[in-house]
Amino acid sequence: MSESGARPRVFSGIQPSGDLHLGTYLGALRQWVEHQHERENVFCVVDLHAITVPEAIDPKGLKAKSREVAALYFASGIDPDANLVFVQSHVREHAELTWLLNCTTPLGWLHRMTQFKAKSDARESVSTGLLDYPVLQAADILLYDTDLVPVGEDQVQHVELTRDIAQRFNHLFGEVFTLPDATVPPSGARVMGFDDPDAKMSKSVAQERDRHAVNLLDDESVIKKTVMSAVTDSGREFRFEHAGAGVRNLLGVLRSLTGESYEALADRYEGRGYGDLKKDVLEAILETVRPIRERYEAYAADPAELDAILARNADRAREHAARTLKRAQDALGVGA
Ligand code: AQP
Repeated sequence: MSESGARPRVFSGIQPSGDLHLGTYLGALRQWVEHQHERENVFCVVDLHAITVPEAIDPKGLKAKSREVAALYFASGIDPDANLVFVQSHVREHAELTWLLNCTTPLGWLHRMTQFKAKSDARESVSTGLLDYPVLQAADILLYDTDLVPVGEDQVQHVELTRDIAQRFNHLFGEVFTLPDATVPPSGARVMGFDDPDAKMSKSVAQERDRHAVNLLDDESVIKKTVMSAVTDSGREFRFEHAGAGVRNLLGVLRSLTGESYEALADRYEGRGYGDLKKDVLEAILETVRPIRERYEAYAADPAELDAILARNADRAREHAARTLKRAQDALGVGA
């Protein structure tokens, strides 16, 4: 439990590796907002994770993208005074603890990570940072004495590794770290690509394919094109019983946005053309993203204020992070 003992401390992060989309909103941001007062939250923009693939680094754009992601946290409803919201690289303890953990983590543990295998198989050469990605993630989590880490299925292995890293360190050098648990949202929380409903909607794919994702800051005309061209089934009419992945994805999005049950939606659209379903999905999406975009524009119009909020939050984060780092340094016999 967090130091106050009452509320669990939760660490969450999003990489500024592209435009935030409807999947990021429904799978992460909206849930963060819903639970923000029940927990002690650390909401980080994990830019050091976004540079583990050197080909994808955009030196001119990355700082701006990190600020955009932070502004979208606030525009989605995250309260900057009730939570810790900051950019990872602004708190250097993240990188420093990573080094200490690197020195106590067996290399074989990292080679076993399925996400590393998947990402490295597709590339001719990979950075050391890509292999080390889960150790940086462990440092993020452990610095704040985190109790819970909400993640998708694909990240559970990394949280388990974080526990192993912490346990090994505690065993070898004394009790320094709190052991975190992963929490996985229900499977319905996953939004699939509108152009390819068998794969999850993703920032990096959206950079390559126009009709893949609805980005939170897309123009309404672009959102319309993406939703109205979404993949459905080959027949002309909606048949719930035979609904394929594309139709199920549209229903899942509508259900998430309106709170209606699958049964109610199935009854409404049975026997109707897919165009009717798409129009309603479009309307629900626009109603959701409009106020987010308006609030985002207010932050974007005052970059000095946004920077001040982030600097204040980074100072607060650093206080906690520095205490944990000191414990780890003392345990190892390094540091002043
Ligand atoms: N399609 C999705 N459906 C539901 N939840 C999603 N999340 C991402 N995509 C979906 C959730 O949003 C957070 C973002 O985490 P991340 O930035 O570390 O990246 P990710 O999961 O790897 O997201 P992308 O969009 O696929 O990014 P790239 O292409 O850069 O790897 C997480 O909580 C995630 O579950």
